[in-house]
Amino acid sequence: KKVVVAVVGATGAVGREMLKILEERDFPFSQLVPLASARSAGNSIEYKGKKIVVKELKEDSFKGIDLALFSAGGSTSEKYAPHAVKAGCVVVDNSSAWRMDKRCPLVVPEVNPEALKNHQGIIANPNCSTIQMVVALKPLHDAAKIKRVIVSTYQAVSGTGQKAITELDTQVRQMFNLQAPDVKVYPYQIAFNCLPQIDVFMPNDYTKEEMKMVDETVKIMNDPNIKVTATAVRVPVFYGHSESLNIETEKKLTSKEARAILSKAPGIQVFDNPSEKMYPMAITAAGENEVFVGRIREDETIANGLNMWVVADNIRKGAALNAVQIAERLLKDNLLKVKDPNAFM
Ligand code: A2P
Ligand code: 11C
Repeated sequence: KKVVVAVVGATGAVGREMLKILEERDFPFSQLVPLASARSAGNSIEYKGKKIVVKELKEDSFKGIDLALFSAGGSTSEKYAPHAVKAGCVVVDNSSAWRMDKRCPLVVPEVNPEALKNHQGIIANPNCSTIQMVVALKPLHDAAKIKRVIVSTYQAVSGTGQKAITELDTQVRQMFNLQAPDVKVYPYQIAFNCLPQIDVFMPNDYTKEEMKMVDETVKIMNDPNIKVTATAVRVPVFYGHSESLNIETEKKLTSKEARAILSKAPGIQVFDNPSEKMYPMAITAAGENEVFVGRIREDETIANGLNMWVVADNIRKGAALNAVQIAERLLKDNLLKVKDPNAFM
């Protein structure tokens, strides 16, 4: 059966990529409804060369819609996703609003597709830096049981949205013209700088982004024994998050074994040959679907430890692609239905 699909936040950085990915994968819908705020209602987006007019998101926007991909920020999801479910529409939500809600599965199809079975209408798409990390961790966890992960991230500005892409671009131009950079989106200049703050600070002095990586990993991997500690850093890169992972496992894995395991794992491309200076970079991953892994080596300071470098396109696998893959899986497993329309009201 062909379904009616809405994209909420269709004019944003992730929403536009969702449309592109639906097109690339020829997602089987009978109608596509782009929704955004009143600011862009009446503008149009393009799908397979045809223009489709963007409508304003309202509580009653979801009548007759089977599936909605949301990427319009947490408060929009919090407010409107329950109305979508009420109208019988299944929501795949890219915001952080529903991720830790016990009623909502938090899904990366390569890692925990089984969690979709019991959904109640809202499925959460994890944070971009978590997604690429768990895709790389899962096969190693299955082989050797991960005890602890120390992760440091190098995150692109596109994670913040269109306004931050514009801010980096503008600041670079300003500085080349010997002007002072306009600082609006981030607390400090991002051009030619690294900011060890992503999102707000929490009472424990970690940032919210860092705690998302901790909490979401445990939920997705469904293992409270995996300890994660994170430092999240914004870098002046447009597309592609990079991560340095230090992993401690229960069972010993040599770097050769880890390379072999990761080479066979779904959604991963191993890019690792030091003698050829081969390793993944943000520019390797930008525009691609896979999670790239390189610099795989044993941590010589502990008995069972590995270091590796993990890169993915944060807008694609980190957001839009993962959401579309969840939607594909819902269709394939015949799970595109709402059991209780009032589940979130
Ligand atoms: P709009 O373009 O009308 O502002 P980004 O992450 O790139 O900043 O994009 C955010 C997306 O979420 C945009 O499509 C934006 O629409 C949409 N959006 C933001 N706030 C709302 C809202 N209150 N209602 C509907 N859509 C919203
Ligand atoms: C960033 N990870 O790179 C963030 C963006 O929880 O979905 C995504 C925030 C989220 O800024």
